[in-house]
Amino acid sequence: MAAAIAAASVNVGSAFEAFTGPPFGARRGRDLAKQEAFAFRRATVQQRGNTARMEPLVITVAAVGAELMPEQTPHLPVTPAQLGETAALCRAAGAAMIHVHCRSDDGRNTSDVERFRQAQAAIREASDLIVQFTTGGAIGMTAAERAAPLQLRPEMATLTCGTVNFGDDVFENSFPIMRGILAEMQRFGVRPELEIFDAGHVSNAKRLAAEGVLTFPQHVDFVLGVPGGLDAAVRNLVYLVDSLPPGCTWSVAGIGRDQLPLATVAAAMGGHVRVGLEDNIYYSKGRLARNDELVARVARIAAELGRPVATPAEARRILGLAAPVSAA
Ligand code: KMH
Ligand code: ZN
Repeated sequence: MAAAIAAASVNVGSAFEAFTGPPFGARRGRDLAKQEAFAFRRATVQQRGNTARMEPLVITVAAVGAELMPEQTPHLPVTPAQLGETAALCRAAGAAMIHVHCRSDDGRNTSDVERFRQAQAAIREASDLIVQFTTGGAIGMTAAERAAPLQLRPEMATLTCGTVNFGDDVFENSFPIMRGILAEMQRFGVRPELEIFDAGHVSNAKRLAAEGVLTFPQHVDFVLGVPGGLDAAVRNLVYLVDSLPPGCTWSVAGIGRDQLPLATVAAAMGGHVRVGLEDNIYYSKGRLARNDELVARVARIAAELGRPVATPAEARRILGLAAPVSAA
């Protein structure tokens, strides 16, 4: 039952199912029936959006990305030192996790393992944030290039759960690519965050679980509003949350101007939030944002909703992560 209550607290979609299983029968003890009733009321409260009873909000900052170029904003962290500075500022603003892509000094995307090693070291030196590497990389990279930084054993890494149009390009994530990246994650003990750009991606993740190469529950990030992916509509988010296996935690990353409204909705629903320049470079119309400003704004909104932000240690508990392992 404790597990079921925990599941209900993080997955509003499955909470109702979790507490409408076996009927309250005569054979069941009165105490057990009382516990069930309490748990049912608690789950119902979660679905009503009682933020005071939700877990603290885990804010991930996607600070870099692969597509954004330094010409577009002066706030893009390019060097490992700049990533360290960003990590410290975002931690102070309320972030618990940083999603990492790396750049060469000229600003171009790179999968160079040494660069990732330096970035991870700089972030760890400057903060206690959960370090989450990309395995999506950039359009056109091979799966081997995308997976190479996993050898550094970050605490987490993304796994995009299917192919999706990406503007005029195609972000390829065939089943062989997904299986290959998952195998590397298992080899190096890295926890996946399942990236869902489209509704079918949840089905794909379930198929990987049916094959036995992935287990549930997992932490899931819905990336909504990519041109070519699922629209950043609240009804789509609710549908996706309802589609998750029980016990999953989830966050949402709205693209562009959809970042703020979806973050606000997720905070009220009991989910978690990803913000940052990878997904949105503006604070408001025409005004470029810094990563830490985007984090701070969500933290303020959550506070107004009565939901505190998670420290990295709290986030590790919520996501079921062990303490970080030293870099290889
Ligand atoms: N740059 C995108 C093509 C991830 O980090 O896992 C893919 C991406 C996803 O950013
Ligand atoms: Zn990314």
